Amino acid sequence: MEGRKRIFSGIQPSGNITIGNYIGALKNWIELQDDYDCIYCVVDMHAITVKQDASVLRKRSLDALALLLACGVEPEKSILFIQSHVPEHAMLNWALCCKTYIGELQRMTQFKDKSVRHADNINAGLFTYPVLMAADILLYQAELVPVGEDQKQHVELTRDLCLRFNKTYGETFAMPEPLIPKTGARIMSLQEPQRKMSKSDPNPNAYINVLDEPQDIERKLKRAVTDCEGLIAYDPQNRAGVSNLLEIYSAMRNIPVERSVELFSGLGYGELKAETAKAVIERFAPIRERYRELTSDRKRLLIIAEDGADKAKRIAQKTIAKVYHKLGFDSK
Ligand code: AQP
Repeated sequence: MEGRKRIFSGIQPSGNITIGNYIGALKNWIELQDDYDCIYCVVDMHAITVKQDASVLRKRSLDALALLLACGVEPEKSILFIQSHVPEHAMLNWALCCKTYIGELQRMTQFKDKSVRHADNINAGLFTYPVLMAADILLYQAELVPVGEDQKQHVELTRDLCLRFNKTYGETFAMPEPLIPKTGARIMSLQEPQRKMSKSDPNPNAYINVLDEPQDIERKLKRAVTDCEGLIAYDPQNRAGVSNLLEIYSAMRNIPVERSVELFSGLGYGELKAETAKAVIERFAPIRERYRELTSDRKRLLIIAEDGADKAKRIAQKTIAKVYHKLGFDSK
């Protein structure tokens, strides 16, 4: 719609979606749909920075699309598509790679973390991942990028590239800004609350998946690491485990963390864990149900993906035409 700000965000189809992805990003994606022009993407091209099996990735990409729909992304309101279906992402990626300094990429903390986790496969794609992410955002002239705290550094690099390109070639891209939620911007591991919750954690007790069965959600929260103080307080630095549970509870109930602290004042960790489990189960049960329905009709999912890619291409092609002209790639 005319005059509305444009939003872009993406999620990797790397297996399941955790409660961290849900609270840090997805929940906001859904809430923003009425007030912004939203473009949401399953970023399968980012996924191949780590080893993938083609048939598994193909299935996971469509499953991720179904999960986004089940969470509440509405294709009538927002553009929803799979990244590799729009080749313009790769086209802009290359142009931006040639404008990015090696030193800038060497500073990216996600690259450093992932290089440790995937030491046998430190490929160039893992290193240039943030440039592809910048291309994803700038391609659509997005002004806002709803992400978790861990992606802030990548959006900052996108802003630097946007400024650099616009300065050299004249106004080409809209300047994007990260949109980071007040509560749950960094959901922590349930087992090591000093570390970010991550869907590729080898210990499945460290994370909750949106599609987990209620008894698994209950069990994982019951086992969540807290501390021996026995007092419910919000202090992420010194009381990471309890603070994490309070953030999860608050996000699930849509209330500020301070309100949750009041609600649990005088109660024990057992009550906090049980109530958090109840809130998470209530929130995810209908999503699981819708997901099952949606994945039973893969033809329909493919039509939604194709339709989304067509809409995305219309915007992306305009940006690429502009960029290619400025770079001297056209003959006009
Ligand atoms: N723990 C988290 N808390 C809040 N937000 C988070 N996000 C990720 N983890 C948390 C946000 O989720 C969105 C999608 O993330 P992604 O799938 O593109 O990749 P990621 O950030 O690499 O997520 P993971 O779970 O950590 O995946 P793996 O284990 O594969 O590396 C992003 O907006 C992100 O900020």
